Amino acid sequence: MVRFPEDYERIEQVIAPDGSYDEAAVASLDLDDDTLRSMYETMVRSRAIEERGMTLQRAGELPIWMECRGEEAAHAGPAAALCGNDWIGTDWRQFGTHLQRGRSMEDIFLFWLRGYEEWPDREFGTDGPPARLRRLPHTVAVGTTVPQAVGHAWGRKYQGTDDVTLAMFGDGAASKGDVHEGMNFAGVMDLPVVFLLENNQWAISVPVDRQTGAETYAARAAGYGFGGVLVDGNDVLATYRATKRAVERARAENEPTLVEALTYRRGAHSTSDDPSLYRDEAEVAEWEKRDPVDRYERFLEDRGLWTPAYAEEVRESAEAEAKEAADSAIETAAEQSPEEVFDEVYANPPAAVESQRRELERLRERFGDEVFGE
Ligand SMILES: Cc1ncc(C[n+]2csc(CCOP(=O)(O)OP(=O)(O)O)c2C)c(N)n1
Ligand SMILES: [Mg+2]
Repeated sequence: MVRFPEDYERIEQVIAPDGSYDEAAVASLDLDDDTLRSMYETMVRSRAIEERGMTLQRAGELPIWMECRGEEAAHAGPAAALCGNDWIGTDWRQFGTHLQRGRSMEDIFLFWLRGYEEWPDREFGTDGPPARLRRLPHTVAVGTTVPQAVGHAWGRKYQGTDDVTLAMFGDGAASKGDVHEGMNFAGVMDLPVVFLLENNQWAISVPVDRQTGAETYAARAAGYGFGGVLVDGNDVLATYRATKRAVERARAENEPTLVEALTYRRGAHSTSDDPSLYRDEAEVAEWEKRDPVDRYERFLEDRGLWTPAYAEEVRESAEAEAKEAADSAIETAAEQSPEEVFDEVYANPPAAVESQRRELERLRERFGDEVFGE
């Protein structure tokens, strides 16, 4: 397996770990100051929503919560590389991808509180839904983002649109048959899809060298007939650049790309996990030194786009936003009725679902609302 830091020269970077960079490489990205700053703000907001979610879970409000500390650059960069009419399919970890696309923190909390999803209701006219709604349903079934995104991209190609679908998934997911089938299909059918494999080196307690005997995941792309690239997943401009190139290729030539973003899951898998049982804390400490936010701050500061006062302002505003979003989501969730779980699933519900709905009504009649924890 390719490893940090020994193999740095085999991993695409724009900003080196010490914050230094090649001026020509940055100039070629043609990014304005607002976009450069927006990726920073997304990373800080992502950290704020993560922290607020941890607090809520510990307080018993959320059943489960995910950590994404250290992986923010692998989330924000790819999202910034998309156009407003492109689509994303994510799993459970990519808060920054959603935030960069304009999804609100409240909407993210509502999903984790009640499985709530804000859906386009076809009122958007010919332009279709805005970027924040151009996403496939949240999925927690490992690896399913790939076949879903591939099917979606196939459908969009068939409809004659020019939008691209980005599928995000992990190193663990990459061991699933669905991921292989999806990527193979995309290569055969020439589909406008980009595969963003977030290699955070762990799938709960399984380390990446128990998932693959290959040196990189990116190399797999050759077997599907398209390109693969390995980038530093802690460098937001590297994840941006690789995704941008892949998106352009997908749009212009219907050619998929596999982008492997090499990063590290510094926190636990979720609030149900205790990583001290299976890994060495020294490894985590090493990765703290490669923090993606710190690195990007050094870069922005060098370009006159960052000061400690600006950082403080962004952090305070992100924390206030996360708190407000959490309070509001909890209030909205409390107003939702358990029956809603049956809504908007089937146009014509099958008998088994109808019988479950009746069972819920009977329980309510017998025990009252208290049984639902209200
Ligand atoms: C089909 C399926 N099997 C098992 C699980 C339990 N599970 C949830 S996340 C996960 C590991 C996923 O690892 P990876 O793809 O590397 O993503 P990461 O969590 O590291 O971001 C597992 C096994 C699941 N959700 N779905
Ligand atoms: Mg993983």
